Amino acid sequence: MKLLCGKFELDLSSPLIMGIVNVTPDSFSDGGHFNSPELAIAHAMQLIEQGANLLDIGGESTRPGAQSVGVEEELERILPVLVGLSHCGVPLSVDTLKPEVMRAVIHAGADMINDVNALQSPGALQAVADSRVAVCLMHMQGEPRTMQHNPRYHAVLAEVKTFLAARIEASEQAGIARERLVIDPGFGFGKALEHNLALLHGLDTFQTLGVPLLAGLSRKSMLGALTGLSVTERMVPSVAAAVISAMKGAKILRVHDVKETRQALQIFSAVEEAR
Ligand code: 9MG
Repeated sequence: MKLLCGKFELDLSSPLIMGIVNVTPDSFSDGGHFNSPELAIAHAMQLIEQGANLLDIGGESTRPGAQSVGVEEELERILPVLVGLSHCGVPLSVDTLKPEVMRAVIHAGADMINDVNALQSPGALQAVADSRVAVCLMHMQGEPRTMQHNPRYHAVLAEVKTFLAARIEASEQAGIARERLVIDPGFGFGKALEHNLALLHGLDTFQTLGVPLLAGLSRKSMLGALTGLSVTERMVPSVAAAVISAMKGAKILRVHDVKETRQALQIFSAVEEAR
């Protein structure tokens, strides 16, 4: 399986690691340590050295309860980092749901748009259609500010799958080739623990949609709920969740702990090759 990703064509025959570069003052799990372009760029380069195959740069927090920021502010955070990393050698994804930000970062050289709103904002499909960027279509129930207030599903797996199938269809209708698409069930985005566990258990069923699967469980609250560990202590459960995702067919793993995930995937790949 291949993914067309801006200037790159990614081979997804074994899972790739997407390193997280948050450039937000209230960053979800990083405590905002990379809240200046220089620190974010240095952190990103370290993630590449540790084995990140691509990077995801975010200028607006999507953690539960987060307030949205304006276009200007989001771009002020992202653009210096994106430009500073333009020769880093790996594809650069930008995590945004705003069409204006999408257009600006594509112009500045982004290779992928990671949209937690699955291109549903007015103008989002058009913002990416006429470009070469890859797009991650993620499922979210509600919006970050309120999404964890009593999320409800009749059958979470079926509902998320139906939603993602519809977003693939809408993207193709808008002229975005299937080879540019990635899907993501959106762990923790409007989901209670039982929903997240059902999605992880059934993750392999998303493979039938015929589009590569991205999984993001790194340091998320479901891992805290299961282990009692605080956000900064969740490296081991995060690596475990990444390996489970890979075993269920995820092709891109969005993680904070690149070095440890890389080590775990070496074991995964060796076992896969022994088939
Ligand atoms: C931005 N962001 C935070 N968590 C995420 C996840 O699980 N998937 C994707 N695609 N983006 C995420």
